[in-house]
Amino acid sequence: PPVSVFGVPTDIGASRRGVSMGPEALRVAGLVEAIADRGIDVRDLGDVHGPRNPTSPPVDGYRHLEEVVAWNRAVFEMSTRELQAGRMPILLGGDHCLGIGSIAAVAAHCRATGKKLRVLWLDAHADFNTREITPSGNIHGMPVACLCGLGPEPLTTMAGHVPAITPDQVRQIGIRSVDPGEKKLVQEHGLDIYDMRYIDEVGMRRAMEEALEGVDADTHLHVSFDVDMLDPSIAPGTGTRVPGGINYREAQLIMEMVADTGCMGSLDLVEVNPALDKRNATARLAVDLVESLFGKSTLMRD
Ligand code: DIR
Ligand code: MN
Ligand code: MN
Ligand code: MN
Repeated sequence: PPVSVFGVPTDIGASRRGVSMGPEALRVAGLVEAIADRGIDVRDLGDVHGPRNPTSPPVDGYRHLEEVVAWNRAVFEMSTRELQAGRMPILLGGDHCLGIGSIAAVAAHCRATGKKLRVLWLDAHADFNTREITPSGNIHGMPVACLCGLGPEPLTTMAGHVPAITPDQVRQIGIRSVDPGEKKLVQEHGLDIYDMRYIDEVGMRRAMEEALEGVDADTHLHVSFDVDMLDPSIAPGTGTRVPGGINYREAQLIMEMVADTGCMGSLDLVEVNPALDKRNATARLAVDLVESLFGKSTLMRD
């Protein structure tokens, strides 16, 4: 389908500032041109707007809840509009709390159109914290829990049905940092997590085959890509770097295998922090990976 790119310049759900500059960094790295060069009809809709970051401490376990809700409502509206127009929304974050609005929109759209939904969550973190167990109060550590119905009411109800998604619709890849309380919670909810140990043991090809199992022509595949999935040596421009991440070849394979399904219907590109980057390397790498997501490959294959 044709593609609509929009920026969401905020770091409202993170504790380090700077991912608010992510959308421009991705544009400067040539994201829109790279998609257009694949022969795809792509429009840059500019940025959505929301409140400034007050950098205040957590209240009742959440930092900036009111502002996070406002930004996610704006994302929900933009994503919904583009999905209804038959276009593929690409969200340029911004921090990963924005996945709540974007995936809530996709969940509502799938419910309305009768499509199955699969969410591929590419991240170093499980993002399944709640106010009781969060070590930080940062809502970018909570989006998967919120989407699965665990969280504050304005965030869990965004799709119009609660939960917006169920854990069996989610596959997480690249995970290597899960907080102590979060570990118990992902286990209780049966989240399907391909962590680094599993990837080391079976290899990325098999991990991705398993993660994409059951994806067919009736499936809307949403890819939520937190760039901290990547090893910090190749992606230094992000706020919560965790060693031992996905290397360049593994990342390319993930993207090429997603492209092979032909089912990607929406994408989040989040947590690019130009203030921590080296000459925009992380945004440039993200663009390189997006080319693969849209079918760029070394050879023609069948
Ligand atoms: C940590 C960090 N688990 C938290 N989460 C991050 O604060 O909840 N997610 N950085 O991307
Ligand atoms: Mn994340
Ligand atoms: Mn992360
Ligand atoms: Mn390239």
